Amino acid sequence: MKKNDLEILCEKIKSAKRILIAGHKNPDGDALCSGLALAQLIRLNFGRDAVCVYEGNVSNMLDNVPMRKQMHFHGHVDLSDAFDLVFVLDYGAKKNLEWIMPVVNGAKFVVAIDHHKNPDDVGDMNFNNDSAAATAQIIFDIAKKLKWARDADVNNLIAVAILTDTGFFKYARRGDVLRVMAQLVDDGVNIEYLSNLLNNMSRKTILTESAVASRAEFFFNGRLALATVDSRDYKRLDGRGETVLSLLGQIKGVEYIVLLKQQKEKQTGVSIRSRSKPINEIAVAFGGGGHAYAAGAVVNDTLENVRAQVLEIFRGIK
Ligand SMILES: [Mn+2]
Repeated sequence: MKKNDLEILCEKIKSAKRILIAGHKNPDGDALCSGLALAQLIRLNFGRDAVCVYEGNVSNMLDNVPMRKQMHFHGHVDLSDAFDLVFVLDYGAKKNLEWIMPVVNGAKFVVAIDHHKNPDDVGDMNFNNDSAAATAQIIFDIAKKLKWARDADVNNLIAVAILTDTGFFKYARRGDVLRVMAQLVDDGVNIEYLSNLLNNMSRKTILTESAVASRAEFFFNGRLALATVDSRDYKRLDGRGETVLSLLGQIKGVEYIVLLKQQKEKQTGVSIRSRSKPINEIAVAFGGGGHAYAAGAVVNDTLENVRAQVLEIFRGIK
């Protein structure tokens, strides 16, 4: 983070009349809460309102985070006039921003903030740091360096983003994200309160996901757990079906968890989790990607065919 970049960032915010904030499609806790936290920081420190927009679906889990109602579905907002300043957050790759690229391309200045290994610099200025545990951690660092005021909403939003992206610190690989959380707790954040705030899934979703888990099949001496969701139950899942993956991953001896989702007749979603060996290459082979131990893809084939292919691949690496 260059000092000069931070000065330019402040100048751009000060001089902008119209500011937009957007994240990746189907925003998760980090994409959604980073955007809302940044908007509140701009409001507190510059007296400017930013427009926050998303595409796709937001999990019910996030319904009660602070300022949730200020994140609008992009189709409900008039985006036809050009923006002076556009922030794109937590996007990973250009394809995750396709939905907002016309607005990004029409903006006077674009700032990207991301913590993914990112092949595409889409911003005029890019705060990209793949050693940060969440995009919200980079936003916290910017706020700290610039001595911006933070209020309870900003602190809670940054905390939710970090907690969800690190799986409550299970996936935190460096100490700095814990030091950020220590600061937030000192400033009044209550982790137990936020954890309860996120317990907000619909009954239908949790009961469907537990039923899907209860029908799972086990292969290779119980090392692979495979669950499938038909198109009727698919509509009842929340996002990727994290509850299914989490339940099956807690079983003794299970090393790999695969969830196959029949999205359409010839479109199958694949989520893969691993407790031992990296599995992202498998997702890449299916045309997807992700992290070493948590990856996924969408395959244009039937559930039956994808199931057969998955079993064949795992036969090779078991
Ligand atoms: Mn993230």
